[in-house]
Amino acid sequence: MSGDVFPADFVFGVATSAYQVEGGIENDWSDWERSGKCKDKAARCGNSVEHWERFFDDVQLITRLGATAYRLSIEWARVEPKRGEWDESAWSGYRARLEALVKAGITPVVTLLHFTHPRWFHVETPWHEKSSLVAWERYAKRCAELLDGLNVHITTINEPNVFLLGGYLAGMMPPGIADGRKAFAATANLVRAHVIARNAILDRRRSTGVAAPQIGIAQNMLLFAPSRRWHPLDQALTRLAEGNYNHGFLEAISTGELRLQMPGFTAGRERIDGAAKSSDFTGLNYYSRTHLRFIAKAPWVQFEFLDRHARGLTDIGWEWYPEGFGQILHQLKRYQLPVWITENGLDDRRGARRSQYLYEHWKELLRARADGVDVRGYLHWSLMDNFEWLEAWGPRFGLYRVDRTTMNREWTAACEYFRSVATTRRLTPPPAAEQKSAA
Ligand code: IFM
Repeated sequence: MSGDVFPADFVFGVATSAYQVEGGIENDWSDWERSGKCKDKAARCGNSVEHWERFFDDVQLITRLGATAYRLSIEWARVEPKRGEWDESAWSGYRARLEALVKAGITPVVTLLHFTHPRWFHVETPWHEKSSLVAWERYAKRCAELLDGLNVHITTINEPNVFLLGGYLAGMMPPGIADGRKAFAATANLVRAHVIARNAILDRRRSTGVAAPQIGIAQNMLLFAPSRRWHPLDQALTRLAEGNYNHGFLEAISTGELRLQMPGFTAGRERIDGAAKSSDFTGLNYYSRTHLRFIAKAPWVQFEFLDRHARGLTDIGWEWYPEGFGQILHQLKRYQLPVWITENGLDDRRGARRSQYLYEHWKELLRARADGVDVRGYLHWSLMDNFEWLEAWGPRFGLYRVDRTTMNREWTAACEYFRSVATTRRLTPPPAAEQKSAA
């Protein structure tokens, strides 16, 4: 196979998460926004981009791209707004949506937990306590039933490392905790939660006699580098970040042992029953490289997005660094599992650079495949513009541009480019016209 061709069985798809697109959800994040915690204190996700209402029309957005997989998440707060009380119409709403995807020839890649929780969760059964697992198991079993008979893939948990860093160490996202001991306990319980969800799905499939889906997590990974190449403490931080942030959780669900060594933050070592070899694939969310600098006061580390190659930072301020994508893909060889790109994308507010971003990242992907990394699919973040957490409505990660006044989904040059590569399977550079027209 020549170096610029994707094989026929390579899957092109797109991704979103429930809270970021559906609209009308009340959960821990909507409370977080109301307490003025986003950059823009007045920002609200609110009706978002009305994907819940418009879902059946939005399916056509996916097919029009030539995509055959769609990563979406179940919003726990929608199906269990009060502890122990299911909203049956929400469950059947999700079932209808999943069936519509399958009918349209799109494989759902279903995430069970993408950052958000029902309002009661952190108050009554937080992740650092065992009771979280009781609540989670009930939910996971219902999710397993929801998927009965459907051909899907599963990512149990989205970016556990981002949730733990933001929610349990830095206090920047719900539940707003900054406590190393609780952070370790919560991480161990999230590993257990992955195992519980996997077992719930496999048990259900066994009892209904339907083939098991592929199950993994979606892990955020950054390429880390020392800010000062010569500085031993910057180098040490880089090794710690790689080992803990990038690989801590992945190692736990591969070897069965969770080991975190983050001096000044959290540390611990624990064997977790059932966690060894508990994934069928490694899901990678890759966006950028970050440089680490030791600073002489808490929190001791500074994250820096540097424009080392004068390519221009992305609009959200991250380094444009496709080479890091290739390097991380090579790191994943150690897990000896197929790899899915569960997210990769760009905040591109003028719509000027997304096709070029795709081209350069796909080039790295094909190169890694040629070097023996078993990448099976690519799910672009995102299908359409959506609510970007603390950054709220500033960033635009969508292939489709959404006008939030009319809710119109606009086909862009990047949609055209995505479609041409996904349907021809041949990677050619995007037309130069895109850059000019957006200038
Ligand atoms: O929008 C997020 C997504 O929810 C998780 N991964 C990173 C994306 C861009 O920041």
